[in-house]
Amino acid sequence: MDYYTTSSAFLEALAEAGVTYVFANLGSDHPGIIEALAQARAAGRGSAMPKIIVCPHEVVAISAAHAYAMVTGEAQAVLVHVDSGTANVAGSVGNALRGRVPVLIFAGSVPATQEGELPGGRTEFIQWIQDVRDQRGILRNYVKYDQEIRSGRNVKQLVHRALQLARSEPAGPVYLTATREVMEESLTPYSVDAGGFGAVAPVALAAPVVAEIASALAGASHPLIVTSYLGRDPSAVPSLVALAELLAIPVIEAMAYHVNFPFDHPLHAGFQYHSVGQNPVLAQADVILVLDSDVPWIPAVNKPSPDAAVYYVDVDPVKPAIMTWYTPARRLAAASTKVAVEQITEYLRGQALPASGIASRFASVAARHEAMVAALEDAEQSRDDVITAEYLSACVRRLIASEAPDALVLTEVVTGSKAAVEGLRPSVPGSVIHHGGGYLGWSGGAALGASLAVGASRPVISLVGDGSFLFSSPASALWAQRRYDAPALTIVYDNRGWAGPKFSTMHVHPSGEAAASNEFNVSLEPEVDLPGVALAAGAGFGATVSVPAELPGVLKEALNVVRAGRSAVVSVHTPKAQG
Ligand SMILES: Cc1ncc(C[n+]2csc(CCOP(=O)(O)OP(=O)(O)O)c2C)c(N)n1
Ligand SMILES: [Mg+2]
Repeated sequence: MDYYTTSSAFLEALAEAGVTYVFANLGSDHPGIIEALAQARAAGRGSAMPKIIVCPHEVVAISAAHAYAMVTGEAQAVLVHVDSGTANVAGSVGNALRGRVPVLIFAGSVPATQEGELPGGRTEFIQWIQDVRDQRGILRNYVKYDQEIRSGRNVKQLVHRALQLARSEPAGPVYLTATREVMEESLTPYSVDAGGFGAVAPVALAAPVVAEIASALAGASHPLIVTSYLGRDPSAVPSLVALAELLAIPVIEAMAYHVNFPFDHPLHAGFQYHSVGQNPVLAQADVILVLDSDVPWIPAVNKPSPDAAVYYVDVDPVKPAIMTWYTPARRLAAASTKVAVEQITEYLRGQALPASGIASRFASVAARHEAMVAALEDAEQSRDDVITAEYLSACVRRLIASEAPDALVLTEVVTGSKAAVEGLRPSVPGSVIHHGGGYLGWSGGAALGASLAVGASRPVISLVGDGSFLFSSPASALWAQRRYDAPALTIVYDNRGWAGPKFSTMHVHPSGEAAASNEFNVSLEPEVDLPGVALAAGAGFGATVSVPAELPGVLKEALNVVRAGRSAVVSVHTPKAQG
């Protein structure tokens, strides 16, 4: 084997670590990688390399890797250009951190030499312009680990260590950089056993903590479970169902970004988002078990009774990466929640439980669930020829039920989040995902990554706000979906503006001048022809719908286009944000 450089070893290590795709936005820092891939292909070793997916904007690349990892559990790689690409990717890396999603980001740094001393030294003016004080600092708020590869001799070990950190709980993004000279360094091929770099094994609760939590739940009159991301591991959902059923414990999903508990289960006690008032279920609880949640409630508007005993079991219970965070609790414990839930259930199965009290609690929780479903059904009726977020979400649910029961749904609907998830009423673990972060623009790249992950057999449906659609660099995303045969149906909750900042203003200044004059500066009118943007970039179908009765037919038509291999974008006019 003649040609073998740090870049060759870097790519080999990614493939050996199970990385299928490198979502890439290239630049002057990547000649080593580009050449190593071409050399490998010429030598007949191309299939041993990860596949490059060209993404014309970095937000697409990182969001694709994010969604791919959410669906498959497998970390992927993102290749970006020095400080510039790093800056473009930063907010979305923050989504991966909050979403606990493993991903490896690599950017070159500018060459270190300028007089021809080493292969890869500076040859372009931009290499002075892009030489910044602290390139890794750009991402340091958002990654678990950042490091510079300083030699090709151990680049494989560094890649495996970075991925080990990315995959170990709480999982998250990691960042590597290297100068061009290092990426050009000639090496003797070598191998490292990736099997020695596995993620840290799942952690269990200590036995006394199991007994403490289980006894508190068993002794409660109104026990409650609150969770946000337990369903990251879909196999944890049946474990939670078993625990909830054992004691008839209602389950609230708070700011959920996974399916944590089947909505159709009578113990589902509803979703909690930007609460506008006190949740009576939360107020009534005397023992609360929080499982995997960053924001189980918003104390200024919605909190437990001061007498409630809170127990907090989380893969990351004290959240060192969230600066102002505290939730007073009798016990905080770090554990894999699936393991912890099964331990608590197991303990309770060995105890004498008050069967009649549990049965009567089940009946009252189930009655409340039924009333909740009836209220949702009423809210989703179309009235006055207006498409509400509730009606739209119900149409999506019916589309899925009749045409695509195995659909994978991505959500980035912002103020419509609660309506979307209440309309979908998801009951299949893993069937609905959200990025978990605060940086809008995930949807387009995420649809690409999710579609690559599930393949042609399973349609991807992406629900997104119009503002978020525009954040996602839609032309880049739609182009990449077409180029890589990774279609998706995107449905835009198009209120022609940003309802989010308006609602935020209403929280703080409910009777202020902005409210009185309806002057929020959140209108995106004259409206962008969003399906037109999509069609121009590679979608096979685009339509705007304003009439409720037309919506089901258009959604079905669009889904058929996706099934035939092309992306579709349907913009649905909901009441205006600045209305
Ligand atoms: C990258 C980024 N920029 C700005 C914001 C602030 N922000 C929060 S909600 C929102 C509006 C989103 O609009 P849209 O997707 O249409 O949803 P809507 O608010 O209308 O429900 C904005 C701009 C953000 N979260 N992320
Ligand atoms: Mg909007």
